[in-house]
Amino acid sequence: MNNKYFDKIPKIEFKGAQSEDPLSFKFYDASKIVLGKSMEENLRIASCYWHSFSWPGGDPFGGPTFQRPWMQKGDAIEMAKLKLENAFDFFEKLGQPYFCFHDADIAPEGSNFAETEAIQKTIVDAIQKKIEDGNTKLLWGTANLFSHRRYMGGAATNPDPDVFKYAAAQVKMCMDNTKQLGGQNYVLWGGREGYETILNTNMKQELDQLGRFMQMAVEHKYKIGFQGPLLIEPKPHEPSKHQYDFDAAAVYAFLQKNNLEKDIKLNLEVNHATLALHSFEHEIAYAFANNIFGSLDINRGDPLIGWDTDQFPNSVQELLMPFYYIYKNGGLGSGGLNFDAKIRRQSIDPEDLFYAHIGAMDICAKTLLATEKMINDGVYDQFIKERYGKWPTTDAIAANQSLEAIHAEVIDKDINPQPKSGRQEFLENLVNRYLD
Ligand code: XLS
Ligand code: NI
Ligand code: NI
Repeated sequence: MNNKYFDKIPKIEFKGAQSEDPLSFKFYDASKIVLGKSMEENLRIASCYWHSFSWPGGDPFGGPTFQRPWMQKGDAIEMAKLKLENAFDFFEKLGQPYFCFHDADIAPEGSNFAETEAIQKTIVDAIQKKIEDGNTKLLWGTANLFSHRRYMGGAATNPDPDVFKYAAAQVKMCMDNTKQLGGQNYVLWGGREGYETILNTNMKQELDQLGRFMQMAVEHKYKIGFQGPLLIEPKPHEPSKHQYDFDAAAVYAFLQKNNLEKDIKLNLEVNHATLALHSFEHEIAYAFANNIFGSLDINRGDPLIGWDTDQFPNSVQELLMPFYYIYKNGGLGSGGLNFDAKIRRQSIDPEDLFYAHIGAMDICAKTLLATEKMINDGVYDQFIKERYGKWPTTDAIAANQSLEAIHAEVIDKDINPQPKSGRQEFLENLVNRYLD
């Protein structure tokens, strides 16, 4: 087996919309200026290590379908190094500005925590060298607190304090490593922070544990001087039946209760929003409205399948409103667009991973161009401005008296509101303008 898995793939170049070369970008032109910044700076695209390099193509009915050089039998640390070589070769060929990883994606566990940490250190040092020598940076790091059986009953919310401690040690290690690698954010996804049955669950106890855990993560961030925000990634269920970080609103309530809303923002994911029966733009608009927007995991679900299928995005129409909210509000900041997405298990060739990323980057680029038009036209902004135009400033609302006073005013002035059209269809028709 050739250890250079992507050997035959050339460097991917921008060749324009007419290009028939499937290994070229049609719309993603990294240096093109859109909304005052280069496409690359606007989109801040990241590959994810777990789906693209660690997941072997299994599903609940069948084993691995991918046969990649680093998935062969052999010394696990050597295989981790081989995976790293290939991953960075992939990033380089794709011109990928960022990547994201969990500790468990990059290296195997040792026989105890100290040994695991030493193995992580070896690989993290190797990643650091790759980052210094290349063009791909770390968007965020995270700890896998859900795969190992020790976490089957939760990590921070586990009934066993030793599991809580193990998870805390793991997060400390991962935050330190993320800082070492210049990571721009640190993510916490609570896959097992929830429960399967309330019959065995003390919810108050679990929520208190989770609150304390997150406070310690924030304390550690300040202790080590980590610059980026900490992000919680909401998801309603899967793997747990009920997850405490159900959606943006549930996480916001949790953050406020634990005085964390200044320090922890959100990493929102398309397929998680839809599993919570929200549109993605709803979650994004909610985050901006409450000043907790952090970053995005950009993927898509399948409307006919009820689980997190984590597919690569392929529709401008689906991304247009989400992008509109983001760029209207100043863009991604230190966040980015992480492709938390995997190719299907029949896509077994090296090219398949490139096709998936190229297509998705083109879709993001195309959506960004459409968003620019939509923002510059300003039709929606204008409509909303007029729709709410009768409201005085918020100060005036606050100064504006009591129920009793308003009651008197309604009678005095004979206030009798007349309904006005919300113009939904008119506004929906306008979207077409931006889709070519
Ligand atoms: C799973 C989550 C996971 C997080 C990182 O559904 O999306 O991949 O992004 O732990
Ligand atoms: Ni995710
Ligand atoms: Ni997901």
